[in-house]
Amino acid sequence: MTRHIYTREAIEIATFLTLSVRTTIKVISSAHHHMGAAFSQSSPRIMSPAVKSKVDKAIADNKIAVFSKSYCPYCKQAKNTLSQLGIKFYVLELDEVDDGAQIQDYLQEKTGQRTVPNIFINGQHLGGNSDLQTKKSTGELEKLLA
Ligand SMILES: N[C@@H](CCC(=O)N[C@@H](CS)C(=O)NCC(=O)O)C(=O)O
Repeated sequence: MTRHIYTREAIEIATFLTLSVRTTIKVISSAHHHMGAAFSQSSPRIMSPAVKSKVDKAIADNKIAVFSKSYCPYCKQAKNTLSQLGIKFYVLELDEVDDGAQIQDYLQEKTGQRTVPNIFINGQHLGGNSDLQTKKSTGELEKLLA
């Protein structure tokens, strides 16, 4: 009889331990899964300080800076519009440089805009081509460049 109770208790303890271990494994693997998702979304690559300073310098040193892609029709229209104004402007074609993808990541971090063209005037973020065209038609662009 006494032996029987011990056996039952031993089984209960063993069952409890097995379930605890299983739950712990589930919790750990679920946390790991979530952590992986969080990391891959928030930091796809480590931002290089050289990329940041290159972009910030281009924006600071030029009255107009355009981050572009050579094949992009919106970029072509933006560059044509700016050319017609007769002002020299800085252009960087992100598809033609090795660090183009990193520059695009940094521009997104800096401005919330991932698309090109990404245009800056007087060190201020202006937006994309549609923003440029709107500002041109309202006369705001002329004022910014005066
Ligand atoms: N509404 C935007 C459209 C710009 C746009 O869609 N650009 C495309 C390239 S043609 C882009 O940036 N796609 C994402 C990418 O190249 O990573 C504008 O007027 O600037």
